[in-house]
Amino acid sequence: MASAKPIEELSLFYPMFNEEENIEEAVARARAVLPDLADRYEIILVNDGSRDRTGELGDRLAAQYSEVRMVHHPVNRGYGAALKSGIGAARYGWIFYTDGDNQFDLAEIPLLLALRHEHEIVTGYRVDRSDPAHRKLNAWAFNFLVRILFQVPCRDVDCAFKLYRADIFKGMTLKSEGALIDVEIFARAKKRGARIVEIGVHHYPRRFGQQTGAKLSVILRAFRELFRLWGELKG
Ligand SMILES: Nc1nc2c(ncn2[C@@H]2O[C@H](COP(=O)(O)OP(=O)(O)O)[C@@H](O)[C@H]2O)c(=O)[nH]1
Ligand SMILES: [Mg+2]
Repeated sequence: MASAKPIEELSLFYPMFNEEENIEEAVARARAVLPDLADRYEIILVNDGSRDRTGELGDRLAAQYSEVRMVHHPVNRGYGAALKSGIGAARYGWIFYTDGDNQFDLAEIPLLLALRHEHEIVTGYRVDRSDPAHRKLNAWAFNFLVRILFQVPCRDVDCAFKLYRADIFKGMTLKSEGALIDVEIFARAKKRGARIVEIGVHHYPRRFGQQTGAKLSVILRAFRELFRLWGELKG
């Protein structure tokens, strides 16, 4: 008999850097929604060399719940490295990830699942992004540049609410260790013919912990990685 759940199997992962105040809530939210969404699921926590208690709390959650798995980077490597570790650790045919700071609503995952039959990548865009105006403007310009350089459909490529068909990553070498990773995945997948669709999702303020996504060092690294990727993929 066909399953009544939206999807048979789903790997969910969270990249986490210094998220000791968010990790327990993040796991609780995933454990609350996944049983209704998938027959088989796993929750992977990627601790990217956190200097707080993220790793320790994650190990405890993994010991407590069999569906929770922990991946540790001994030292902080960056957002892209954390995404690559999450993708590499995922065991199921579809992979969903969101940030470990609880700025999204996992109840919106079914919006993505509904579009997966015709698309290999289903990506959220933030309908009302909880960030300062200058960041929204920078993001608008950045997405414009990415659309021109790589011909990918994206108005919010860095929106951390995405669903991937796992086999798009087979034989794909991802080089970005920093924040460019989302662009790199889109660009490489598009080149291989993957279909990408965007859907609006909600975004909420960060309640605990530090935001690091707007740091100058993070942005400069993303631009270095952007031009390297463009040099490789153009033509
Ligand atoms: N792996 C990794 N994750 C990071 C790093 N910095 C932030 N994160 C994670 O990336 C996500 C987004 O970070 P955040 O600072 O909230 O960026 P923003 O939402 O773009 O403002 C969160 O889940 C963080 O835990 C980092 O250096 N490495
Ligand atoms: Mg955030």
